[in-house]
Amino acid sequence: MRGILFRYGDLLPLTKATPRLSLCEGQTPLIPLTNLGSDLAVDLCVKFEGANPTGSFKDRGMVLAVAKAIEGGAKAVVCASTGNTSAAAAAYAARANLPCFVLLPSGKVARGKLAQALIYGARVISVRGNFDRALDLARKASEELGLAIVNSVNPYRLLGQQSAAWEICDELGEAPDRLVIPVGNAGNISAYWAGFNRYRELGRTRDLPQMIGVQAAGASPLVEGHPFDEPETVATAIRIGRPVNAEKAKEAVRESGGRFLAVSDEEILAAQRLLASREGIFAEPASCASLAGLLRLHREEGLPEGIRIVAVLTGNGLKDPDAALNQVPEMVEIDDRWESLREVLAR
Ligand code: AN7
Repeated sequence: MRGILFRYGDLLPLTKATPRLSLCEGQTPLIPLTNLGSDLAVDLCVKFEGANPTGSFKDRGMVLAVAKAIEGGAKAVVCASTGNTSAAAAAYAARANLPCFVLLPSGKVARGKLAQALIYGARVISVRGNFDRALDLARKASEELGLAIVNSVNPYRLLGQQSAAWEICDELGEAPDRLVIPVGNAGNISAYWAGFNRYRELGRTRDLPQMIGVQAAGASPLVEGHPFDEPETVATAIRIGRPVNAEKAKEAVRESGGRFLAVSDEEILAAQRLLASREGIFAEPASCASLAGLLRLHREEGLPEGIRIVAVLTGNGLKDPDAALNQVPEMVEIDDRWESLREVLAR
């Protein structure tokens, strides 16, 4: 069987009683950006997490969180989500035959993610409030009703997510010079940093990367240094004003000599178009914050020639078809005659 609990079981806190849950998550492609890399004169790859079974990196941590919930005797799981966590929770709960409750900020979840939570059979509750408020409610439900919370306040989530850093090192033979990653609730950047450090302790990488965390300007508490009460961005996945894992993320950036930066919605969408049109890779807007951040660094400060950079593309572009369709030209429609087609092709 493939999957995180099988491939990296020796590095995870599994016991005999932990069910070996799997949707064959992980082992996602590390794709060289041959065109953009040569433009920037760096050795650039993307970790394409959209290839996971529910289309985002969340599967890596969710498989362990749900397995541990079952081991602990949980009767149901609950989470708040900007969309991807709920898709992953719903899928693994379905697989494990557990009821799943998800709290979503009303009107702010991309359609693909909503469709996923519903078709996997979760009870979906739309909250008139932002993600941060929905998370407060999910925590309350967990405390009051004993539901297992599978947001990244659950330590198993971040443990499972370390596997992405391990895969990168396994494939490259060492850690990259820089890791560029979108930041919302700040769990993933913390998990990568822990993962690289774990691998160094095990002697599986000599060096550690500089960690570059990229936020959307309208939801950039880690850049501005204060919470955002009304976060807003086209990258709805990272529309988060009070990141739960802020302290760990700051530590990762400080210890690695990296930094946080913010990019505008325009930069995010431009990076999404560039990635699709020049490399044939379709990632959701939040994911493209990483590339947008890298382009900003290149423009403003320059990047040392030839360094090895991995940018994390956290979620699949198909998750959010509206974000893509809103920024591309209308298609051409013709009647069904050859003459009509010939005329269009000649333009
Ligand atoms: C595509 O699904 O928080 O900094 O509820 O879906 O670890 O939060 C999603 C986050 C980046 C940010 N890219 O990761 C949720 C949720 C995508 C995401 C992030 C998310 P964290």
